[in-house]
Amino acid sequence: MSHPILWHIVGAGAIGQYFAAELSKQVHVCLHAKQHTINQIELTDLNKHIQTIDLEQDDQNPIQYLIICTKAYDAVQAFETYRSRLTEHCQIVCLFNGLGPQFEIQTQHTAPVWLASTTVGARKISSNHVLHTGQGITIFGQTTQIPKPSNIINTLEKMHWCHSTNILHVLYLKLAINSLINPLTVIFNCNNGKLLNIKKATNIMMALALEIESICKKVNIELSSAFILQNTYQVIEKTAQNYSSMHQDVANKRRTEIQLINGYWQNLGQTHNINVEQNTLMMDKIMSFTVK
Ligand code: KPL
Repeated sequence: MSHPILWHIVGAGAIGQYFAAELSKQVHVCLHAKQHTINQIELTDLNKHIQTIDLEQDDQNPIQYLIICTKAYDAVQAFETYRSRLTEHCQIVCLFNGLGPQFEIQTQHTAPVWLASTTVGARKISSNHVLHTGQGITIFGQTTQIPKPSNIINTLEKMHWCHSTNILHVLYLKLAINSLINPLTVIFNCNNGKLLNIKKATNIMMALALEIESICKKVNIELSSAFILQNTYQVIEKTAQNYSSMHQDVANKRRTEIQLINGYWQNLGQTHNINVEQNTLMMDKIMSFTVK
């Protein structure tokens, strides 16, 4: 008897819940919160329709498909928690903000790991209810050239994820966008859209983009400040009503991902003797009023 395909998602935050709902249109999904699995979620879509989605419970069988949607600083720990259940060829998708933990999981897993990035806007309004707040794009890919199993590509593409052959560039651009938007929404206590009306915020965005460009030049990442700003403004417009994940973290007194966002550029810049005062300023400001 063949078993139905079961995907596991670890991390039941806004993005984890949103994609659990999307993915369950095609396959069975088991959604893991920190201490338990969630058996039902509700999704309020962009038209304000509420859908109720039933999820699977599976705490023991081998895992063939795993999406890690935790906070960036919890991702390696999440991987380690499920490691003993992962099949040798388990397809892991890393879908979280920030950069760094993806590479650690890549080196530890026995099969190539998928890297992904999303600009979908979602807000968790209770432990099992998520609000879809903004259309976005989700891009996925691998850093290896080996042939990829087409079933996973098909499943992700049916959820409107786009396959990229240069996922690292996508991740660096997303990191730059998050570095410009997220801390500033906290500093100016506003949603993404309001940033464009605050002169001081747009000036800081420009300075950050220039600083990131000079770091990228040094390490051969092709990202100009103009490209970063253009893409950041596009994301801001598309997610104007959305409160950034960092704003939500601070509002809910949670630890932020600042160390894996602006902190990534700070480390990279310092390693190459580049001035990183703008990213350092963002780090200091956010760390001063959040849990470390
Ligand atoms: O990724 C995001 C986040 O909030 O972390 C953006 C794209 C900025 C949407 O709010």
